[in-house]
Amino acid sequence: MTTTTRTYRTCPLCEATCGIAIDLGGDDGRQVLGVRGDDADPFSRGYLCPKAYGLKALHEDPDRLRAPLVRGADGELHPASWDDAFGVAIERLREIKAEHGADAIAVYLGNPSAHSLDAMVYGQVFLRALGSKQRYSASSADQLPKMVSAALMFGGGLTIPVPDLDRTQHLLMLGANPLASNGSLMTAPDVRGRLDAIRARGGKIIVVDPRRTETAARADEHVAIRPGGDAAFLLAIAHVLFEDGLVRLGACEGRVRGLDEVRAVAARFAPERVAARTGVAAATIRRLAREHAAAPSAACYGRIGTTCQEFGTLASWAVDVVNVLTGNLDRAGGAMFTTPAVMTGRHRKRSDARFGRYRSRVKGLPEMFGELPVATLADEIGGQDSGRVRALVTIAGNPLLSAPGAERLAGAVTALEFRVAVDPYVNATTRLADVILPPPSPLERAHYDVALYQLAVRNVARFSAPTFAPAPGQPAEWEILLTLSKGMMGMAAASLAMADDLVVRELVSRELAELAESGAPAPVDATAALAALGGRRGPGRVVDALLRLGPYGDGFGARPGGLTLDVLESSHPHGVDLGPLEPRLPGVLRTGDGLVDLAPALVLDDVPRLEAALDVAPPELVLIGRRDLRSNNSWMHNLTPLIKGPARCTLRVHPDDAARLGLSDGGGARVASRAGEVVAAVEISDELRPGVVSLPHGFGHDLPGVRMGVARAHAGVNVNVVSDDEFLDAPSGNAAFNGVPVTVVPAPAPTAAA
Ligand SMILES: Nc1nc2c(c(=O)[nH]1)N[C@H]1C(S)=C(S)[C@@H](COP(=O)(O)OP(=O)(O)OC[C@H]3O[C@@H](n4cnc5c(=O)[nH]c(N)nc54)[C@H](O)[C@@H]3O)O[C@H]1N2
Ligand SMILES: Nc1nc2c(c(=O)[nH]1)N[C@H]1C(S)=C(S)[C@@H](COP(=O)(O)OP(=O)(O)OC[C@H]3O[C@@H](n4cnc5c(=O)[nH]c(N)nc54)[C@H](O)[C@@H]3O)O[C@H]1N2
Ligand code: SF4
Ligand SMILES: [Mo]
Repeated sequence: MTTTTRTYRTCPLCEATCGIAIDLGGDDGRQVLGVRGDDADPFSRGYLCPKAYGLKALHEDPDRLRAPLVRGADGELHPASWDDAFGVAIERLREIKAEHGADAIAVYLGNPSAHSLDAMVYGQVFLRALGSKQRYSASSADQLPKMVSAALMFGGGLTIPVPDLDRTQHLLMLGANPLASNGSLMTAPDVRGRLDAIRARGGKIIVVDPRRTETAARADEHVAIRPGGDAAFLLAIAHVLFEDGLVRLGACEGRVRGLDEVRAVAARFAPERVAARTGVAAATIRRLAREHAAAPSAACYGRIGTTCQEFGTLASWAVDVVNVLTGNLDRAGGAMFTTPAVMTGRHRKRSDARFGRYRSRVKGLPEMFGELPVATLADEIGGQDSGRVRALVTIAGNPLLSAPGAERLAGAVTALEFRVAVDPYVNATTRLADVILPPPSPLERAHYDVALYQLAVRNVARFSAPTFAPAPGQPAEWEILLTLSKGMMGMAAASLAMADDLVVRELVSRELAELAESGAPAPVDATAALAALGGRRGPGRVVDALLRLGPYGDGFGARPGGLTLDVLESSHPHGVDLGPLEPRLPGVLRTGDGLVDLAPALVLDDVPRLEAALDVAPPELVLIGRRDLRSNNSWMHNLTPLIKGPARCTLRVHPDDAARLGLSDGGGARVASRAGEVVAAVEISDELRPGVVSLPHGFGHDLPGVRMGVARAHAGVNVNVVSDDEFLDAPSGNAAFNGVPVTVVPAPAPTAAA
């Protein structure tokens, strides 16, 4: 007879951080029998979504790599030993660096690195060891505009206000579909329950989205905005707030600069002037502005539809301008800053908003937070001059499906001299790699949401120990990254333990130095801290250090009874609730003068571009994206429980557009932009605003060499062949996946289903 044991951990698959209970059994006790919600998790309270079941499928997926692959003389990828794989990767990367300099090697960090404690901490170590300016990440295909606007207004990189969902009486949500995405830049497990609760307590939800999404259908009101209209729409709301004398700064009273500039900008965006471009009637904008101001508490929140678009930085800024002008920034029920238990740079005083310290070689795009926009990666690889990129390291990324101008990028990556991937799959991107180093399964590693708790609607902390030990010989992901790092530094012979001690010492020293700079007495020195941290290695020790130096920590003895990782693990196996969001002004600000900067130059300089757009007729047909509850960008399509069901990679078209364009439901359509074209299956749906078509991203798995059997059978097409790598949010360089001008004509239905 086999016994069942139940273990608990956090689901690492999206931003919601749900607690899950996993039943293990089988002869060796290593089989996953079931996955359910952890009722004792104080934050998710038993909730989980269908993707959590994907964890079992992911753990067991035969296509998930269990050994490194190295490209052989025959041009094919073959299994290799870890020593050989590391050897090849480090030798070639060092040769290229020695011959052409560090900037000849580009690194791209993908989205799961924000969910992997190992990659989060040791990815940065690798970047420093490499020393290349050619750094890219999924951020510039995602939230970068929000990071830019928030850093300029508040000073910190992830100092982004989150909607206080559990207390708000009024939620104005733009370009987000949390019923499919489970929430983003807003960590909130069971977001549907939390949204329903707003309405149940008499509050109101307004969803601004060109598509009547699952979330919009459940809200009080849906405003079908024209793609790219959000900045103008929000500035028109600000216009009405000023015009009607409704501006109340609340907690921001006396703590802002630039109010006059905002007033002057808003004056140019009368609702009547923006109505055509936004597709929202002036009377509606005026009413929404007044309702927002009148609500006892209100939060304005924007996501992908506001960042991955032509005016992403302006829209992201305008979201928080509305929060400030209505007195809702930093108040319960408004938009609030979190107080996370673990955070680097918590005591830092200087602003993170330093941009444009260098520029991309070909298009001259400014660096943002030490990264270049992924939309220009193909440019940087191309050409024959000596400054070009010759090698690419991808860590938890699939840019060939996730970045714009995908066909050009595929050509560029193919032409590189050398490619390394740290990734569990042979997918669209990694099929081109020369070396693939697979991390262990998510169940074989520790987990702590360093990034996502910084954006959580309650302050919480939960640590997960590995459910299983990795298979013999399988290094942890942090060990993979640290091995590469010391190899690049010419320290291949040094032990991992020694290298890790250096990493932790450096991190702790920096935190202690910033603490001292802030005027607070440092509780210990780095040597004493290292000794107190004990025998842990890897990211667990890093979490312990930051936890102890954090707001709830034991301060290495300075605050007895405070949190340590031991306490978190032993006393709070289901996580600990650290309370609702607390007011953080002015301490949270790092803008230099202690004020919120309402009118950063980088943002306001883009206003003329927005005004110019008001005066031209919008394109006849534009493309936007779409997410499905059971998807996760490009990489979970190989899991049968998640991909089964009706084809998902369809071009949704409004019936009026379908009639005009001669498209039929189930037929095909050729979707073309300046960048490229694909043929997709048509699904007619009146959810869409006429003039807007929608196709999800993350598909197109039928490329030569992809070793994902299930995903191949549901290949779909890669929308990012059509997404234009020159259609960007100007200030940040972020990809504008939404609002891409396209033409659509009937075509034979595609054979590759999805
Ligand atoms: N199931 C699932 N969950 C996920 C993911 C996934 O792929 N699948 N991905 C994860 C990731 S990486 C992220 S970043 C988050 C994203 O989280 P969300 O932003 O909540 O997810 P989306 O579904 O992309 O929602 C964007 C919405 O913007 C709308 N939109 C498009 N253009 C515009 C516009 O110009 N203005 C306005 N107002 N709206 C517009 C779209 O119709 C869409 O409904 O989701 C995360 N969660
Ligand atoms: N058209 C369009 N394009 C988009 C978007 C859109 O809305 N529309 N959304 C954008 C957004 S928000 C994002 S975040 C990006 C995502 O862009 P990417 O991060 O480039 O793409 P993912 O599909 O998330 O691919 C993740 C990769 O990480 C691997 N992986 C999974 N888990 C792990 C792990 O634990 N360790 C390691 N080392 N690897 C792992 C997977 O196998 C896969 O190769 O896509 C962007 N692209
Ligand atoms: S909502 Fe996200 S964190 Fe929660 S179970 Fe689903 S995928 Fe996992
Ligand atoms: Mo994302």
